[in-house]
This record gives sequence, structure tokens and C-alpha cells, in this order.
Amino acid sequence: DALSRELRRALEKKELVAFFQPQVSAQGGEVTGFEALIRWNHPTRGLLSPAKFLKIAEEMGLADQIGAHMLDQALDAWQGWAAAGFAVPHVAVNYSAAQLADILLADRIKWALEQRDLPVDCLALEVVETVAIETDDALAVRIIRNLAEAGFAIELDDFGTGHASIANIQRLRASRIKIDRSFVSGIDQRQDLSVMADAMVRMATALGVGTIAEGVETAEERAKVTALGCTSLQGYNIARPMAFEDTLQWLAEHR
Ligand code: G
Ligand code: G
Ligand code: NA
Ligand code: MN
Repeated sequence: DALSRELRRALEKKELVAFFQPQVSAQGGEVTGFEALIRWNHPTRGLLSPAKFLKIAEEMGLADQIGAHMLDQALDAWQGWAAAGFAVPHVAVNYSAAQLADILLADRIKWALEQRDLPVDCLALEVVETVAIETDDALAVRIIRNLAEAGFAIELDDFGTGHASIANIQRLRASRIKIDRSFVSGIDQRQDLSVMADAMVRMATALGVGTIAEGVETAEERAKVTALGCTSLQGYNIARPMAFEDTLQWLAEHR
């Protein structure tokens, strides 16, 4: 269809841009990182979310190209923050199952950092907890382990929507889990959600794995996930995903 015809051109024209959403520590509120989220700045349709085009792009075989482009923009941003005097611990980039089929992925990411003379800990990689189940793929697991061995922090995204298992945390060498938004939305009102989130936080904490609560929208939700012991928070209550230029303003106000 029309979108797929336009996608290749969109990549060349740099219409695929990264937005950035901050994560803050639950205790002190200081910035712990930013997640890079892709958007298509379409000339006539406006800002398109990944749900509208990412699957099509991957079916067209563009997963690796888009991934490299997002990594570039994420590293540009991290360097931009540093240059502006903001010590942002890391920027997180999402990797889908399609991207986790590239056996050279760990090397490519290492080269990208080496070319810029950046430390490995400025980058975190988000993979969905279900990636290894979904694809039933020993290769994806091997690639994630390569990445962890190279020193990159692995974050398990949408945690709790799969098996929420200790096995996945260990098998995928996770440094952090991201408790899915579906457990956070309304957590201050619903005992079932808080019981499940509590179990996830306890499990992760006992393993020395960090916990990021996703989709924190209200002050009440924020208070609840903080009381449960989540280490970091992400969501509209902190800030919406924004263009790089706006992150500088946000960081200045947040200091
Ligand atoms: O930003 P938004 O909520 O619309 O993101 C929707 C989904 O798209 C999320 O699950 C997110 O992980 C995924 N996503 C966003 N940016 C990227 C990206 O650059 N690469 C990949 N593979 N997935 C992304
Ligand atoms: O799967 P992943 O966690 O990467 O998805 C992130 C998506 O969630 C992004 O599309 C982002 O725009 C969206 N998002 C971020 N914070 C919130 C929030 O507080 N509420 C809702 N509804 N969506 C959010
Ligand atoms: Na994500
Ligand atoms: Mn998620």
C-alpha cells in the first residue's frame, strides 16, 4: 500500500526520528535514563507511531537499517546531553525479534560505540521478555547473551505479559525488568495488580536486578510503585516521549 511504498524514501529522507522518554529514580527523582522510541514524521499524515509502520517495515526487510538509524540517533542524543552538561546514565534502544536474528549485532553495536569513543554503559538494550519464547529461537538468546557479555545492560520489556519468570531473567542476562504498563495502570486501586507487581519487584530485587515501572500516569500510581520498591519510573506522570531538542529543556527544568 501507500505507506510501504513511502517507507524506503522515508528512511533516506530522515523522516524516521527518535523521540526520547525520561526515566527517573523512584527515590530521588533524578534522571536514570531515556528510552528511544521511533516515530515517522510523515510529510502529510503527521507524526506516526510505530504501531502504524514498524511491522510493515520489518516485513520489507528494513529492520536492521532502521535499527542502525535508531542507534545512531540514540548515541547522538547521549552525546548531545553530555555536551550540554547533562550526565544521563544511559539511553535505551528497543530491539525486536527480527533484529535479534543478526549474528553480528553485538559487534556492530560495539563498533558504533568505538567509533564515537563512547563507554558501553551509555547504552541499554530493551528486548521483550517473550522474545525467546515467541521465536523459540536459540539464536535470539545467543545474540542477547553476546550483548550482555559485551557489557550492555539488557532490559526485559513488557515484563509480566509473558511468563514473568526467573528463568527468562537469567537466560536473557537481564540487568533490569520493565514492569508492563498493564500492571501499573490503576495499581493504586486494584489489589490484584499490586500483588503481582510486588511479586515481580521482590523476585527481581532478590536477584539484584533493577525494576522500571512503565506507564506511570498518576501521582497515586507513582506513590504505589515507589512503595513497592521499584527502582525507576517511566510514564506520562514524569514526561511524554519528546523530540531531542525538548529533552534539553526538560533536563534543564528537572535539574
Ligand atoms: O512509542 P510507542 O508507545 O508508540 O511504542 C510502541 C511500541 O513500539 C513499543 O512496544 C516499543 O517498544 C516499540 N518501539 C518503539 N521504538 C522502537 C524501535 O526503535 N525499535 C523497535 N524494534 N521497537 C520500537
Ligand atoms: O513496549 P514499550 O514499553 O516500549 O512501549 C512504550 C510505549 O508506551 C511508547 O509508545 C510510549 O509512547 C507509551 N507510553 C509511555 N508512557 C506512557 C504512559 O504513561 N501511558 C501510556 N498509556 N502510554 C505510555
Ligand atoms: Na520498549
Ligand atoms: Mn514496554
